[in-house]
Amino acid sequence: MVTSSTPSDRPRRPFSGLHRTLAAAAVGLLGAATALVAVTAPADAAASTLGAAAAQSGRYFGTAISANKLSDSTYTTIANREFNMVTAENEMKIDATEPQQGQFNFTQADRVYNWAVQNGKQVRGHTLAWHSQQPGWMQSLSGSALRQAMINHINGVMAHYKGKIYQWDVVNEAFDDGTGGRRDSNLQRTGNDWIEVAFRTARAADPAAKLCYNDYNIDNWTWAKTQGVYNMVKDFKQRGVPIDCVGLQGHFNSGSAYNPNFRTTLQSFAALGVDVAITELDVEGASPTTYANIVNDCLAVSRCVGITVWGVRDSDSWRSSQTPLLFDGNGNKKPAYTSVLNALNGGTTNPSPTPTPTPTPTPTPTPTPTPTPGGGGCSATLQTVNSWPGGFQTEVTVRAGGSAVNGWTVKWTWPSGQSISSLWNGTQSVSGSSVTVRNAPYNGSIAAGSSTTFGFTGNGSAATPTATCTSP
Ligand code: 9MR
Repeated sequence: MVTSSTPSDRPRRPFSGLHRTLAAAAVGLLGAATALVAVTAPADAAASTLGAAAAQSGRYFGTAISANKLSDSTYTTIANREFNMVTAENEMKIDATEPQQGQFNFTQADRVYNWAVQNGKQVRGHTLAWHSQQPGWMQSLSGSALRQAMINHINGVMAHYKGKIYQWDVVNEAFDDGTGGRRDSNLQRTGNDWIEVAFRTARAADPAAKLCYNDYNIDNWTWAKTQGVYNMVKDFKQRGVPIDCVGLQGHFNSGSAYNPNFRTTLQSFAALGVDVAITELDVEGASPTTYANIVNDCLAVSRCVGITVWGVRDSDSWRSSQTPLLFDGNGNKKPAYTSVLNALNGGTTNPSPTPTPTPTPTPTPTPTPTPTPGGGGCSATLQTVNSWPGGFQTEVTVRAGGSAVNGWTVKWTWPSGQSISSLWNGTQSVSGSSVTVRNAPYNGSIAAGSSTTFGFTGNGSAATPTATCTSP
């Protein structure tokens, strides 16, 4: 994994342990033959907890935490010792955080959040827009009122945790199990664009958080649902909808069994340019072999940033009768625990010795592409997609004319003192009321007649001045 990566294609890791640094240095400076020795040398002793073992490769190992179990010392002792990422099992959901419309309550969510950070852990946020666990008031909304309520909810919750959450599950479980199309729900009936509106709203609300789409039964690459989500993420990346990660819940059981093509699924999503994470792992019966396979699948994919199991002990599981977790009801380590720890420590990642390594070639710097003349020019249109007292959100569509565009510059002048607070999918420069936005490194090329978008949140009253677009 290390030898095949250049620094620029590695995702930001929440945990970059000493082991990883040493391993990378060993491979980079001395060659992989030395690294093989280092793996078995006493100096690189195996880590003794899941979190520490995962951190050796820059990954995390997390668990779901319930606020009402934080007074159980067996529970907190295990959770604190073994895990370095926390997801609130229910406390950050819509019904918990906005029980009455417009009245946010973070009491339980903050109990989980505070326990996590006070014990040195990071937090995944779960979840902002979902058909399930909606409070009664939201269940009875529809149309534009529901769309606006969703936006307000995302803004309200993300503002409370601004800058504090590693990844947010922005949208949860929006696809249909059978057809691979969208699941019918009150949110879906507000219009097919509800998911991208949720992501754009989330990006503006907390630009520091990684934004994930999270779902179950998207583990098996051959399933229609997996393909449906894959196609949505591909489309989002192509159109510049801000998405950073896909959460694969990983609830494996007899009806949704682990399949070795899981690794293909992780690799395929990652190849779209998103991180992947296993977000709610449990395995009916807790087969040690299946658990090890899953861990090894994640370790094999550079952009698989970490694994979260959905609970600490079997007795904490939403499916406790399936005994699917790593600790039994008494808090004892199960065989699956040892198997996961060994896999994280490298025990089964690479069972046969690697043949004589070839030296890592010095990467050739990629030259900055010289823009080719566009010819047909481009146009840009501002559209207000959301507004509130004192602020607004705008989407700008940049369209190529009769010829392809390679690099674009959009300019406009604010009519009455507006300003940009946060902009995505472009780079801005501002001079007084004049705004200039140039393409981001990844969205400068637009095929003839096609378009891309960038967006921003603004201060002041919503305005849609006429914009000019030029291409070099
Ligand atoms: O584990 C959660 C359980 O305590 C709740 O009763 C249930 C209610 O919907 O949600 C469970 O967590 C779910 C998660 O939020 C989304 N993916 C499926 C999980 C298991 O149902």
